[in-house]
Formats: sequence, structure tokens, C-alpha cells
Amino acid sequence: MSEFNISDILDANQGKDSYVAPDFYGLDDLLTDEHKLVRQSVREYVKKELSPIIEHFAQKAEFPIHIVKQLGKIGAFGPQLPTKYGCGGMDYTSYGIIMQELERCDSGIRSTASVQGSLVMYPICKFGSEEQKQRFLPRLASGDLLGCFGLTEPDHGSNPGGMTTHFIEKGDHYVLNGAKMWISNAPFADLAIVWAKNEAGKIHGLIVERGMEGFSTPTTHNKWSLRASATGELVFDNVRVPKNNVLPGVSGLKGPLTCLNSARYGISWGALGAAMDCYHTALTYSKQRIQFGKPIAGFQLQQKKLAEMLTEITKAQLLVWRLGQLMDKGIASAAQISLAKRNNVEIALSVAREARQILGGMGITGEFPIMRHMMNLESVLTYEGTHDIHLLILGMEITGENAFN
Ligand code: TGC
Ligand code: FAD
Repeated sequence: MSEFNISDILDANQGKDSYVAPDFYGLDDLLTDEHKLVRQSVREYVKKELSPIIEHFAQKAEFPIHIVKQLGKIGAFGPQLPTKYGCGGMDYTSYGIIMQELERCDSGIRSTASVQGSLVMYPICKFGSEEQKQRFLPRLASGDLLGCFGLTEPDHGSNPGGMTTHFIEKGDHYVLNGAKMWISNAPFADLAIVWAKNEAGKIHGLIVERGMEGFSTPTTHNKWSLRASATGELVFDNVRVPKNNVLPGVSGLKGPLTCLNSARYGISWGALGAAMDCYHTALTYSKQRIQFGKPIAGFQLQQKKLAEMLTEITKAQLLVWRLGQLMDKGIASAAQISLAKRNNVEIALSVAREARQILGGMGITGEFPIMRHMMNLESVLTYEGTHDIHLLILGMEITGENAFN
């Protein structure tokens, strides 16, 4: 626990967040009143509770664990999942909007929410038994429980099908052995959705709960990225997992990859939020910063940067809006999601880099969010499928040729 008093930080930073989202093409007209309401309530929450504290937690490389319940309360966990399990029952556009507002603040905060909603609650909802849904979903939705998703292993990142974590049957339970690494939320998680192979080499999802003997979650230290998000390993040393903790509804790699479709979709909205925050910050700064006797916004080189940033942001906004519609119709393909995740993270990174230049030296300080966004986005470029992997998914879709192996 940190020694400071959160309310002191809140008081000191209250009102400093002047964020206004760019909407150059009037895309608000494409949103419903419900979408706008959702956006407004998350934006207000972010301004009041997250913006004042995020820099502090990122600088100290601490996860603000107290926000988990807050995120549950505002409906950020599984907003697209059914109300009968305590979730939001909203559409995918609302889900995207929530991820965008959270990542506008910090990619690590969005990570916490998208892992919980798309990678923990979603698989339980889609592949779990009724008993598992009743047991876990309402408490995950409220933030009483925090979950994580274990797919990546030390020797199997882009190629998760090669995983070696495995379980064998022993009477009325299974015995799980192996290790996962780079797992968001792991150090604080109450439960993990773990993808592991059975004796026949088939991949299944297991719900591994904190407190099970032989299960540990060492923290990953010294990250320069996603510093306000907790990352760790999952280590399984002869962990006894009850048989009714296995997700009955799926086997094979398509289980985790189906969950990743939902999470990658959320990232395509989220990364754009980080880009929009960098653009807003750079535009505001450029109008205030005087050099050579006038605001730097008046120099053509700075206008070029801002105009190109807004162009890319506007294209990306249209992309996710349409993808949201395809998601709601249930017809978004994995390759369409890859295109959006890949494009929007890439443009977010380039917007962050350009914005950083507009702020000059101030751009590298914690006074502004840009450097934090930029460092975060380096992880976002890599997790949930690297930039290269999404290109290859797209390449396979359009040519019919598999370039992975
Ligand atoms: P491949 O042979 O192509 O496919 C195996 C089976 O999976 C099916 N499939 C999919 N199903 C649903 N959605 C998708 N997107 C799918 N892609 C493939 C496929 O039809 C097949 O099904 P079946 O029934 O025939 O068995 O698999 P492959 O071994 O060649 O690998 C494919 C590849 C490279 C695309 C995939 O493995 C991949 O996406 N690799 C990247 C790994 C990755 O994204 N890891 C993410 C880890 S989780 C994470 O990073 C969370 S960070 C969260 C945060 O903090 O926000
Ligand atoms: P590698 O797969 O070793 O790739 C290294 C490089 O080789 C990359 O540039 C890649 O694009 C390239 N490459 C690989 N294969 C090919 C190919 N066939 N053709 C061309 N180039 C190729 N995982 C989880 O399961 N759960 C989580 O919650 C989670 N959270 C994460 C949080 C953070 C902060 C980070 C950094 C990662 C997280 N991950 C998580 C892991 C993440 O999904 C992996 O890092 C990612 O899938 C890439 O795997 P890798 O790091 O092993 O890289």
C-alpha cells in the first residue's frame, strides 16, 4: 500500500482535466442517446476519479486497486454481457465507447476493464456452465472479484497453440502444471481463466482460483509501459482444479481466440481514446505556447502535425463506429477486427509521437499525459496479437495464403 492519502491527490488535481474529444466529422450524429449517456457518465467518472490520480500511480508503478470496485459500479466490466448475470446488456458500440473513455485516461485502466470484461467474463458467459455463470459473473461485474486471462507462456507468445501448460485427470479433479507470463491483473486477481492442454493435447479453459494450493502469481517488475497496470506470471505447481471449474463449452485454440476478438475490438476503440487525448493536449498547448512572439499553433509546421493527427483520428473514428455495427450484427470477421486493432494502435502511437514534439521539452514530463500514453501504447502494439501478427492475419484473409509457418 502507498503512504499517501488519495483524497489529498484528488483535491490537489481536481478540475485540471479539460478534455474535449475531437469530432471533426460530426460523428456524434451516428450515436444514439444511450451511447452519449454512457460516454458522458464514464467521462465524468474519469475526470473526477481517475485523471487526478493516474500520473501518481503510473510514476510509482502501482496499480490503483481501489478503482476495481469503482469500475464495477460504473458498469465498465462486461457492459456487453447479459443483465441476467449482473452485466450491462448494452451493445458493442457502448462497450467500445467505455473502453475509449477509459484509455483516454490510461491504457492500463482500459486493460483492467477489457481483461475483466472480454477475457474473463466473456469466456465464462460464452463457454461456461450455468453454475459457473451464476457463481462468478455477478461478482466479476460488480468488481467484488478481479480476474485475469492466461494464454501467453514464456516460450509461446504469438504462437499460443504450442503451449505446454497441461492438466491430467486424477479422480474427481484435474492436476494442472505449467506457467503463464505477461498476465495483466495477475498479481491482484481472485481468479484466472487459464488455457491449458489435456492429456490428448486439446486446449481447454480452466477457472483457477486464488488460494488453490500450488498456484502463485509473481509480479513482473521494472516495466516502462503500463505502469499503472499490474502484470505478473501465473505459476501452477500440481494445482488441484475441481472438474466443475473447466469451461465445458469449448475446446481448441478457437476458445481463447474467440475471446480475443472481443478484447481486440475494445482495444481498437481504446487506443483511439489515447490518440484523442494526445491530440487535445497538443492542440491546447500549441495555442498557449508563445515562441517568436506568437502561439506556435500559428506556425505551418505545427499546423501540419495537428492537421495530420486529426485526419488519422477521424478515419479511425469512422472505422470503429462501423466495426461496432458489424459486431452488433455478429458478422465482424477476425480479419476486420485485426485491421482495426492494428491501424488504430499504430495511428495512436504516431499521434502520441507528433503530439510529444509539439510540447517540446514539456512533452516528456508527467505534467502532461503524452509520454505516458506513448509508453503504454508500445505494450498495446504488442499484446492481444502483435502488429506483425495482425498484418499476417489480414494477409491470409486477402490472399488465402498462410504466412505464419
Ligand atoms: P489456426 O490454426 O489459424 O487456428 C486455430 C483454431 O482457431 C480458430 N481461429 C479463431 N477462432 C476465433 N477467432 C479467431 N480470431 C480465430 N483465429 C483462428 C481457427 O479457425 C482454428 O479453429 P479449428 O476449429 O479449426 O481448430 O491457429 P495458429 O496456431 O496458426 O495461430 C493463429 C494466430 C497466429 C492468428 C493466433 O494464434 C494469434 O492470434 N496469435 C497471437 C496471440 C495473441 O493474440 N495472444 C494474446 C494473449 S492475451 C493478451 O495479450 C491480453 S493483453 C490484455 C490487456 O492487458 O488488455
Ligand atoms: P513473440 O511472439 O516472441 O514475438 C516477437 C517478435 O516476433 C514480434 O515482433 C512478433 O511480431 C514477431 N513474430 C512472431 N511470429 C512471427 C511470424 N510468424 N512472422 C513474423 N513475425 C513474427 N498475454 C496473456 O495471455 N494475458 C495477458 O493478460 C497479457 N497481458 C500482457 C500485458 C503486457 C504489458 C504485455 C507486454 C503482454 C501481455 N500479454 C498477455 C502477452 C502478449 O499477448 C504477448 O507479449 C504477445 O502475444 C507477443 O508474444 P511475445 O511477447 O512472446 O512475442
